[in-house]
Amino acid sequence: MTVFKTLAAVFGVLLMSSGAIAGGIMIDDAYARSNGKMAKAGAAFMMIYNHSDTDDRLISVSSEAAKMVQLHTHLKSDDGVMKMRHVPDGFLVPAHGMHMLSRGKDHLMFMGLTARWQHGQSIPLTLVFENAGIINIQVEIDLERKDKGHNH
Ligand SMILES: [Cu+2]
Repeated sequence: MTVFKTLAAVFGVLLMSSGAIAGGIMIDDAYARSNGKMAKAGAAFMMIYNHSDTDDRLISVSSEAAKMVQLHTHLKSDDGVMKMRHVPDGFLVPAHGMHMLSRGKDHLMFMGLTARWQHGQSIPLTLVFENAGIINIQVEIDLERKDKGHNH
């Protein structure tokens, strides 16, 4: 790991830990990516921890970085093709548990990007939880990150 990357990683953690703990909810390892320079859409992934005694639920998301942000998941359609679907009920984060947003699974979908996403920049993201309420974080854009172990 280069010095720059180490610094970026430390800075990222500091940014998140300063703004992402509320009502027992903690966000970790958040990153966002889009595909190609002309991308009109992007996605964000993260670990959501619930350190409280009650189940919580991520019910909506918004960001200045896109016209619309939705809670998405991947489901296999009847013809065996993986398709993305909006999840209106949101993502359950069980008490003293966690919910992972990762590529090919549950994720946050940004539609209508307001500017081109550039590696190393950060985008603001507002997460709304049923119990914990509103949590604002900065998510770093990482166009180089390879997914680890989620492909079958
Ligand atoms: Cu999606």
